Amino acid sequence: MGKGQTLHAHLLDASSNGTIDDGLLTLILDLVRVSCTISDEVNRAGLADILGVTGERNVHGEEVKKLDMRANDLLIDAMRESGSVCGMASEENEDAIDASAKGESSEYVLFFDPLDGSSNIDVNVSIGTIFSIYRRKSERGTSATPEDYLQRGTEQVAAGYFVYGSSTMLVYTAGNGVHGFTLDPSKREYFLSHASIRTPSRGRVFSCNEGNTNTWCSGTQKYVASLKASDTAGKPYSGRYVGSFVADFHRNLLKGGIFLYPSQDQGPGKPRKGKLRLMYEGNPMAMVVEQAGGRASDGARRIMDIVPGEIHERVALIIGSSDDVEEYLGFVK
Ligand code: AHM
Ligand code: MG
Repeated sequence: MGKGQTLHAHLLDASSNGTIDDGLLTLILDLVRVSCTISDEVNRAGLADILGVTGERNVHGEEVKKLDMRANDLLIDAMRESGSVCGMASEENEDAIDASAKGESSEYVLFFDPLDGSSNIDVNVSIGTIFSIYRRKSERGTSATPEDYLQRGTEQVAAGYFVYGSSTMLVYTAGNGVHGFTLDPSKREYFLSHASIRTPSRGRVFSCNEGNTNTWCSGTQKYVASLKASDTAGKPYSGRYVGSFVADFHRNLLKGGIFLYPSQDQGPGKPRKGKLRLMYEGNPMAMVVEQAGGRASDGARRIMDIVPGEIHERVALIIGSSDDVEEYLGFVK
């Protein structure tokens, strides 16, 4: 697998050596096609009259930008048309989304965050599309059932993300390492640019919203304070946080580091809560980071071991270089 290989050639190799089957190949190619359109539209967002706020709120009560909805529609329509999934769930839709009749014979269930980091759309900061793919548990021939959706992250057959940054990239894993491809927009073709990505076992960067410090547990507060102390070798760490999970994660994956969105105090008598979503953000990035040699935890559990109770479940997420995550866990034990 050499640098410069096209994504198509890479996927055909993966299909002929049995890493991915035909159904998964078709599904990944569908995602790739949609990503080219989303990438075009993201790049034209400042020009086209598709930028701005619709005024609607998504199921999490957040403001929905037009481009998120556009990306969401593009993904849903493409999957329904190709029939490559038997069901899907989007961060933007309250309920799981039925596939077309054509998709009922598919083995795959797809989760996606159509445009992660949407608060950054209108300020020209990198955003991305995250996806996670499971094999159905139910018999083929019907739409996906709840047991098909509520699987642990360890059951993912593939996961990854597209990041719309200075270049558009796809980073994915099908359990065979992590591979990064960069889009040549003039050819609408991705080329292998980052073969078999391994994340450094320790970084020198931490990424979190420090505005939330007072809502964190004391272990997390002490951990982040320790990263800033200059009395230990290798410290202080640099803080890097743009508020697009895909972008913060991608930088740390390549350079090493730790991303934290810890659980937050919700007020007296209320359980602490994370912000990010297990199925759309936690699990797919946990699969990618583990395949690259890193680690992902909610502070107590391996992210991919969590049994989901519902498709929009939120989770605390500590993810990145393995030694850094290990050190964090020592503070919150
Ligand atoms: P979203 O844009 O899909 O809703 O994702 C949530 C975003 C993540 O990309 C990012 O890591 C986080 O929310 C930033 O949150 P905050 O602004 O609270 O720091
Ligand atoms: Mg998101």
